[in-house]
Amino acid sequence: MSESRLSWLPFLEKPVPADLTEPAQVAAFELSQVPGAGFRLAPDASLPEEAWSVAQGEIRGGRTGILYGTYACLEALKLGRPLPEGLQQPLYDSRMIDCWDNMDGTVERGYAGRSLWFEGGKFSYDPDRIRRLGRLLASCGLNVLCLNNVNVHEPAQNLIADWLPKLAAFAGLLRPFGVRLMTSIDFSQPMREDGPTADPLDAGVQAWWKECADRVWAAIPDFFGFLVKADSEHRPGPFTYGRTHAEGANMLARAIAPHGGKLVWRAFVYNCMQDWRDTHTDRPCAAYDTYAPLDGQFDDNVILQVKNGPFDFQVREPVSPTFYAMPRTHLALEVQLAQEYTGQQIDIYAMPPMWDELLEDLPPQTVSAVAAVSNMGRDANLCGHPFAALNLYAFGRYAWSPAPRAAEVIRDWVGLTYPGLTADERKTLAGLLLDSRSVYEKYTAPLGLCWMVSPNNHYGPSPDGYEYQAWGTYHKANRDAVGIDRTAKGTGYAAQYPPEMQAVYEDPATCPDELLLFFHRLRYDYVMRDGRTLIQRIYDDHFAGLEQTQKMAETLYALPLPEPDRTEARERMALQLHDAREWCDIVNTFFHRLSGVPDAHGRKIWD
Ligand code: GCV
Repeated sequence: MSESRLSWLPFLEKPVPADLTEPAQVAAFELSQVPGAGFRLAPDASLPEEAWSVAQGEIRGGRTGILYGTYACLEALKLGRPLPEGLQQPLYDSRMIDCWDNMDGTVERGYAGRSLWFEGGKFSYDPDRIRRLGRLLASCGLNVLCLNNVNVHEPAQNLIADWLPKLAAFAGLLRPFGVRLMTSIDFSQPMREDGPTADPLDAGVQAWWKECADRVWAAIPDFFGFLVKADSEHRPGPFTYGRTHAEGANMLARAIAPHGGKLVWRAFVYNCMQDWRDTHTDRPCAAYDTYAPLDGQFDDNVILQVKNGPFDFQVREPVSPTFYAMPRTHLALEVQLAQEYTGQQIDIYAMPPMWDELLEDLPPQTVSAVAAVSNMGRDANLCGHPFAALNLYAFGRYAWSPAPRAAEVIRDWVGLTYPGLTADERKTLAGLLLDSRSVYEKYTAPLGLCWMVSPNNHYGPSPDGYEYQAWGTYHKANRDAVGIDRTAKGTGYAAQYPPEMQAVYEDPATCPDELLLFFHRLRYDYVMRDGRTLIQRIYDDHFAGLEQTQKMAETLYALPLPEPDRTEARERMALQLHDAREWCDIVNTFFHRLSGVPDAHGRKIWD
């Protein structure tokens, strides 16, 4: 992460002095960097900690609010906009970034280099770099950072034991920016330390966690809490002892409650050892089946973190039905900035259009917190692809104030990041980014058809790669038809939605085209709303996705981006073009071989 490339805000590129101890000082420091900004900070104890307002050159606010107000003013100045009016307050108290960093320095599903803070089994970082990271997160309103992988690998379970002093020092670097630390913990930790059991109803286990929590909060009084992946993909959990996930989560929640800690419990639980011959188990049903019956049983300091969508961060999934089923539980929406299934920071994939669609289905008040799997790493540009930082910035904007406004957020990021481009060039780049998700979807997985990616690394096409595996991820294409019937006649998944949504999804005639094969098994000669057959639509979308990628490449190559972004973006575009062709040819050939149906337009499909 070179200094000049840390951030979308040039104000943030300068090193941060080590002696800043609280947000008002940080804010004063930032404003002093701006010639003629003329602001006065007015701490206002009557406002919540993170709220702020600005009038007549005065930024009034709570402790962290002053900092947020400062960044908002800097942003407005930079974009030549009027300053925001009225009281500004985030909708969600917890706006979390989950980093899947391992202590050996690797990052699970990381596409931006190695960990920013771990290497060789220990902490290893430049403190100024971490301070600048804190500044970056604060500049887009994020306030919680989980620093280790939810799959807790040795020696990360010791972060809350032997490593506590180091953890405390790390927390101290982020504190002035209003960013609080969280760690992922291993549910079986008492056993790792020679205890006989990790049963949540065992008094010894409860005492063990209480003592652990006392130690952690004594070292870091503003520690945010623990994040837990339990009974998921071979991680230990309460199921081992015949206990529910409410019993498991509450036991931990009670240990940390006296310190004001939050227990973030992931709802990513499914059978990852499924027999592909088993037609009754349907993976997207799993989170709802496990958690909906537990609604109302979780303690108040538990946040149940639900992945969107019900499978696993595919290019297109319906909103997770669990969000509608648990009104008496604090739910967090989990999205993934790391582009595991969406191009791995090689392909351009701007997420705001996806979040706009999500917000159409999911009113923001349905959830009480948000979390994103980080896309950051040690690469000089922080996020691997120069444009991938957009997703981090945009997540912060949506987390602060969730409303559909993809075009505006993308335009702002482009304006802040590439002020040297002309207005027309910025418009061109913003348009390219705005379309990028739809283009990627077309050449990879149109019509809601998931899981045609290469197994394990999840990049590139492999139509049958997951078909006979244990992960519950099937499309069941044969010579006549493709897709899974998830209606009442099939797996019954659609019935997990409120009735009005279920009615739309149940019928292929009303189901949105982009989710058709998620909900239905259809013959290739099924005639779609636009009059095309299903097979023709599959061919057409893949060809269109490839053509649009070619156009995108031409547009990108013509943009005078500053170096090194220009070179990096071009290099990655060449890979994206190659991969878009692979996707188009391989998937079309796959369906052509199965169905024997020729393309109506006689385009080349390989035999
Ligand atoms: C951290 C998917 C990913 C795993 C990830 C898991 C999760 O299965 O492929 O790498 O593990 O999701 O979200 O826990």
